[in-house]
Parts: sequence; structure tokens; C-alpha cells
Amino acid sequence: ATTPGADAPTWPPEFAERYRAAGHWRGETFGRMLRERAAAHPDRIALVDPAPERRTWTYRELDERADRLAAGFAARGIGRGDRVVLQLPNVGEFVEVVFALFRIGALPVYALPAHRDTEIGYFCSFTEAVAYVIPDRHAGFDHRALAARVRERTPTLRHVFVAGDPGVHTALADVPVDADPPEGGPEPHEPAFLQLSGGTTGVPKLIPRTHDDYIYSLRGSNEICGVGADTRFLVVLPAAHNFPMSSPGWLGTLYAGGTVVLCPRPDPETAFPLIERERITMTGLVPPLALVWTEAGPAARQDLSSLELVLVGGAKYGEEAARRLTPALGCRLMQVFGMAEGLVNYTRLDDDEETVVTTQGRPISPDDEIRIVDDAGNAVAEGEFGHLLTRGPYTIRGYWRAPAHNATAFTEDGFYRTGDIVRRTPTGHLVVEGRAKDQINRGGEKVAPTEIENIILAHPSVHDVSVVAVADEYLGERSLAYVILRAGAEPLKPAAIKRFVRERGVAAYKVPDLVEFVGAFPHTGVGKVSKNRLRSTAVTHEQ
Ligand code: J2J
Repeated sequence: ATTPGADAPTWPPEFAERYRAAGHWRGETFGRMLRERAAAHPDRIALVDPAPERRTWTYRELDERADRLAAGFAARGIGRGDRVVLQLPNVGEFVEVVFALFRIGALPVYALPAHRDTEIGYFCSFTEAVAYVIPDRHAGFDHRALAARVRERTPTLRHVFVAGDPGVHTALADVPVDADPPEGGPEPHEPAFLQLSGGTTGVPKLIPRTHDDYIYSLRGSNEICGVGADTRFLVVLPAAHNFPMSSPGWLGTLYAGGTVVLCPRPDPETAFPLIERERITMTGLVPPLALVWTEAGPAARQDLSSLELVLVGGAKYGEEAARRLTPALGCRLMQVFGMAEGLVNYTRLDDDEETVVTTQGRPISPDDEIRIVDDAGNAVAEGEFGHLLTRGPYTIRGYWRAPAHNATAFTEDGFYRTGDIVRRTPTGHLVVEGRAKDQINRGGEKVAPTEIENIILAHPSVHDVSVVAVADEYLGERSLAYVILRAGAEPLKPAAIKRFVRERGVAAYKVPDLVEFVGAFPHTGVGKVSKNRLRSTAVTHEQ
């Protein structure tokens, strides 16, 4: 189903027709969605950015702001289909910019605040981005200097917009113009943005999500989680992540006419007072954070009684930890097992406690197709574990501009190979048993070992390297780099390898947690490095 010249395969027409006929795809777009909400309840608060000074946006204000900003972007030559790399922390400008871009049909590329030169440089050049949006400084890092470096080597990049003090770039505050945005926004079947994949390859893959498919996943998520106009959702994880954006997240909350509150930092010291002050009803956490919150809950001096539901996902949440959440925080737990490529599973509000603490939920849609297969691709017996394959009304049929990778990441008939090992319970709930893909899940942050191996291989003293996951009590997994030095190379300290990776300019969560120097890797029968053997022999002392 790839049209010649298209950036990615899409759903074959018979599937698209089926999803429309079923009422899943309703021809909505994000631009019009906000316009309709602003008309229906203009004075309701849509967005709160509590720090450093509390700022609020009503639906009307957010809608008008998106218009002015869209007109300003258009006046600077940014148009439909253009890519804009967006790297903002949890600040109100994030939401303004996203809706401005939606309105003109330009595609945000969702970078994470932690990304550095390597990732940003790649996103800008690979997507031929025309603009890059940044904070001035965030978490002690000056994004303006990074932007200047990237701009120098990216010819397509015409604009750098800064939320805050612009330095040599353009202030985002100077962009809005008092005019209407250009006529004719994007079509519902077109991509709305490019989301990042967790990735198993040397460079992250980009995920084109359409207005139709993503809005369907929001509607489904809202119904399952009970999101409505009274919902006050706290965005604790980085807003660019698929989970806090859509499960049901800040976009789901805005779709339902609720209120989104942006949390600047995820620790209980920051989040708990906000929960009390803003009367937060719902939020989403990764398991390590859920642990920290659970431990802090009973001692908290704040009143958390407004909190009704906490979603936990992104990595496996241990059963014992899951049992402790409700007593500690006084709210319900819902597990969520999702992926930026599409498929999202939730436990349900009417599931019994056993199901909620021992499973990762079941799919949003009756039209989510699930196949659980063995290594040869044959269906396993019901209840046995195997590889999870899926296709459906909000799961992509291919990554953006990645035909070679798409040939292996999807089956001939369009099922996405998730790389997850699952089994299905008699109630249709999935239990994540493990992973077949070469990836490290560091408390919800995904690391592709190949990406880090390639960097370490560039070190002059390194002959070979293999990066693997090792179990960690708090994060679930951490990364360990096994390094073989060149014959005759001076011995190195682990810190030297870590520094080398850091200085290459990658997100801090990708720097190996542990480094071990070895003489040889264990090999499998076929001469390939055995990552399973490496994992099982891992020594995990502190470094
Ligand atoms: C085990 N592994 C899980 C879970 C994700 C909602 C929630 C999460 C994501 C997300 C998301 C897991 N137990 N509960 O996009 O909308 C692992 C799986 C999966 C991969 C996807 C959402 N929840 N995982 O985490 O694209 O391995 O999306 O394939 O970042 O995370 O990662 P990502």
C-alpha cells in the first residue's frame, strides 16, 4: 500500500473504508478539534503551566494563540507538510506550537528534552526540517548553542525559535502575527506529526501518525479511562512521549474538554503540591516513578484525595509494586502497555484487582488484530507465550522513509512486529513476558544498543563492543557495555568510555550505566555475539 513517492506505507483502501464505516475514523483534524472545543466552551481552562509563575489558557485563548502563531509561522514560509523539530520541556509553549503546526499542516517531530547533538542533528537532517523549536536553557543545558551547531550543518534548517531568551536566534514570542492562518489545513488521513520509535537500530525510526488514527486512539482511551470535561490531567512525563500525549494524556484530555496541567519535574516534591493545589484527578507514570510516588505517598503532607486514577506503563510494572499503589496514593491503578507505533492496551476500570495488578491490559479497539506467534511465525496455542504482532485502526503500516526497515518490521499482510513476547489470558488481557527485540528498556526510556555500540566503536582504543540490558531493582533494566580493547591499547577506566559517549552528544539516559572490559564475547553456534549469554553472565557491581 505504498503510493509511489509517498513517505510511508499507509492502510490499504479496503481497511481505510472499514475503519471509516465502523466510525473509528471520523474525518476530524486536530486543528478543527481545538476550534470546535473553543466554540463549545470558550472560557473553560484548557491548560495550566504552573512554573515559574502560574499561567493559564482558556480554550478560546489557546485557539486564538494557535491561530496567531500559525499565521506567524506561515508568514515565515513554513507550510503544509514541512517538518519542524520540536524540543520543549513541559511548558505551555509546547502545546501552543503543536496546535499552530497542526493548523497549517506542518509536522512536529517530537524530540525529547534529553536529546543532544547526535539525535537532534539526525532528526533535522533526516526529516529536512525547516525549523527547530527549543527552550533557551533547560536542566542546566543551553539549547541555543546546540541549535547553532546543528544549524551550521543542516542546510534546510532556516529557523530556530526559542521559548525564552533567543540569543542569536528568533524569539518564539516574536512569531505570532495578528492575521488569520492560511486557508485549507491538512486532510484527516494525512500525518499530523512524526513520533519517535523506541528503536532497535542505529538511528531512531520516525512514526507518521495521522489525524484520523490518532484521534481515534484518543477517543478510545478517553472512554476506557473515563476522561471527560471534569478531568484534570497532570503531565508528569515529558510531554513529547507518546504515553503522556495520548494514553489518554494531554491530547486526550483536550479532546474531552478537560484541563491539562504541566508538571515541570516528576518528583513527588514537585508533583504532590501541584496535585493538591490544582485538584488533579489523573496522571500517567513509568514504573520507577510509580515506585517513588508509592513510597512517598504515606508520608506526604499534601492532600492527594482529588487523584482518582494513575496509569502506569512504558515498562513492566512488578506485581508487588502494583499492589502497593492504591493503598499508598488512595486512587485506582490502571496498567497500560502501549507503543508509539500504535497499539495501546489498558486494564479496565471494572477489572478485578488480580487482573489490574497481574496483566498489562487489553487493546483499545475491537478492530485491533492481535497475533501471538512462534519464531517460525505460526500461531501459538491459546495462553502460550510468543511474539506479539498487531495491526489495526491506529497502528502504522510503516515507518517514515524507511523502506528497507519496513520490509522486516512488518509482515507482508501489514502486521507490525512489536518485538514483545506476550501471552493472552482467557479474558483477552495481555501479559508482557519479555522482549525479542534488541532494546534496553531503562525504566520506560528506550535505548537501542546498536546506536551506542556504533559510538563506542569510534573510540580509538576499542576493538569491539556489545551493549546489553542487565536487571536493575529500581529501573527494571540498566545498560552494560562489554568492551574489548585493541591489542596493545592502554587499559581504560569505565569512566573513560562513559565520558566518550557523553561527549559525542547523546541523551544522558543512553550513556552506558556499566562498562566491563573483557577479552572475548560469548558466541552463539552461528558465530553471532550472544546477547542472551552476555546478559546472564553480567556482573553488576556499582561503578
Ligand atoms: C511492559 N513493557 C511495556 C508495559 C510499554 C502508552 C504506554 C506506553 C507507551 C510506550 C506508549 C509496557 N509493560 N506496560 O507509547 O501510548 C514496552 C514494550 C513496547 C515499548 C513501546 C503508550 N508499556 N512497554 O512505552 O514507544 O516493549 O511506548 O513495545 O516508548 O515499551 O515503547 P514506546
